[in-house]
Amino acid sequence: MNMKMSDYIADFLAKQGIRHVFAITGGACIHLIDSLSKHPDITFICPQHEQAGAMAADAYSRITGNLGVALATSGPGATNMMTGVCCAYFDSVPVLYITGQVASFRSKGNTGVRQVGFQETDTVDMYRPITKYAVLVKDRKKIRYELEKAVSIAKTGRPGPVLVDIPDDFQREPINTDELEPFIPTPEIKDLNQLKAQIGQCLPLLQAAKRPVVILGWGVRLSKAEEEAKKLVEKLGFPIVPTWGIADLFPSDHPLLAGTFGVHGTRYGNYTVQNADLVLAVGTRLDTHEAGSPLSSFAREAKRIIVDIDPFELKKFGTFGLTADLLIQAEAKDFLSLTLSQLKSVKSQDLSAWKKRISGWKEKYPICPPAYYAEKKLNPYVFVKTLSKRAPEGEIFFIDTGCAVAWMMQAFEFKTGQRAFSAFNNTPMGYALPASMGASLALDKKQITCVVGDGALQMNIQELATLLRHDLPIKIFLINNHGYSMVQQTQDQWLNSRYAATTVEGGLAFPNFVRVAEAYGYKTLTIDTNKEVDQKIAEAYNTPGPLFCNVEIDGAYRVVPQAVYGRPIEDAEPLLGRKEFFENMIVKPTASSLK
Ligand SMILES: Cc1ncc(C[n+]2csc(CCOP(=O)(O)OP(=O)(O)O)c2C)c(N)n1
Repeated sequence: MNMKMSDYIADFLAKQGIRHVFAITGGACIHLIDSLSKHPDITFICPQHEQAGAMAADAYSRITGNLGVALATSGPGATNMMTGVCCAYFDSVPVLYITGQVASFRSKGNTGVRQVGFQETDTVDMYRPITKYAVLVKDRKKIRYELEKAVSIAKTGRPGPVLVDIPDDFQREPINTDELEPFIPTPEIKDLNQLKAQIGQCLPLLQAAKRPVVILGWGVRLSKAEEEAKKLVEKLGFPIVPTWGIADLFPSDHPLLAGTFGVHGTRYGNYTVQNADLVLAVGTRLDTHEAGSPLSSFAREAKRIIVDIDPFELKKFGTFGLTADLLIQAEAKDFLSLTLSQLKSVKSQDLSAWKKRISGWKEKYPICPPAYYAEKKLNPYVFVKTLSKRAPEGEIFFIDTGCAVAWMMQAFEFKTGQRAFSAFNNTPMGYALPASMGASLALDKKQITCVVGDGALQMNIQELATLLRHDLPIKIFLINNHGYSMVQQTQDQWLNSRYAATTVEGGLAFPNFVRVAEAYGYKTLTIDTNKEVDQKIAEAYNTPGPLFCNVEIDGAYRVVPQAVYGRPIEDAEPLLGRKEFFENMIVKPTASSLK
């Protein structure tokens, strides 16, 4: 059958289950957008910046577990998209990015010049390090092959984004679909025997542990192994410390949940993981934000079993000074389900003393102590606790970087079915607003809560218009602390609180956000004090449709506790008196904690 190539591509996307494509037009992609506009099963959404489109497509994929798609023109369109593509790459999210390229007969090729075609840029070369696969289609007949190959690569193994760059002249011409070569993936043959043997080695370690902890990571979600993970920890009865990527898996009152850990973790989560005698880490690469510094201080007296799909992640531990007793290369689902089936005969130790110790830490070091509620100003931890109380069942949160994500991850109390997302590993300012848009569209205009700092909002504020254009019921909570508090905290620690480039006095500029939001057409609310926070959050959720809520937070509030570089995660600031700290430690403190 003869068909215009751009129509073929729109059809291909629809067959992948894609209902929305985030697209900004330009000379090198107008045919693609025109074809999308004619397709009955696809709506194209126009963000105001390609970066935002890339982030919306990333969130579309996170929410559906399927693919997201964003489209941009060559040159500036393609380069603008890159920060969003990095989010998908570092968080292993399968997204298909499509860029238009100058016509093949205007390509500079090997001439050595910078450009021939208008807005010509080496998109593929730039995207190679931030995608699993990036290709320029050089032969019309290869379009089917390249699209199918790209999608297959995006979704298999450790997922991630892919890029297909398509010259303008190809898009606009007819192709004979009968002549198109398909991509036939090599069937994956899993040899589970080695995994079974490794699980066999793992079981006696689980059985012998007196102070075990299970770390679950985003890889559990990526391999759709949530149920297996829950069953396994409940069967073992081991305390759990989730990474931020999966902090929403268990309701906060789950008896085995010890709390989030890491540089911005909770004291109790950090005491738990650091004092453990066995760590079973599944689907997490244990990045430095989680494990702290130096890496060798992490869970240092524990037997460590680390399970990851990516062999390079496992190899890196040796390079950076963390030894493991068992490194298991496996998909989380395979590991968890096989362990469950082999676990029948394992009897755990009596863990009551260990669990009592953890409950003691939780009671002694609440993240939001009563004194915070007595403050006149709005304390950010009181805000987060109240948000937990008022947010509806099944609510989905998109959280931006800065203090917003740390405060939410330390203090939010998840109910069953609520979900929280952030671009945890790329952490660009500006992710949450466009991502909320992508998620809401993927879920047929479901309500989403967006929690974003004032600095972060400025980076994609233009998307306020897109959200309203599509009438997406997104509740935006702007954590308005009039500066970059997270970086100020680092300046407190290392630069005597010299706030260069992090306060208005230090060079920043902020608008009156309420007036800006009103100019876009939003209903607005402002929360100023602890006293009114409960009623105002309730009002925000009771107001139908999109809403912009300005949450006034004094710029002096910090993330508490927080481990400073050079100290292990259990010894976070504000430092406890040494006597109290030593009493909390079962394993030997490191030399840096002696003073
Ligand atoms: C695009 C980008 N630029 C710079 C940074 C470095 N950075 C991390 S947090 C932060 C400040 C964020 O400010 P804001 O959103 O107001 O949140 P706050 O920390 O004040 O709560 C900066 C500049 C970043 N993460 N992303």
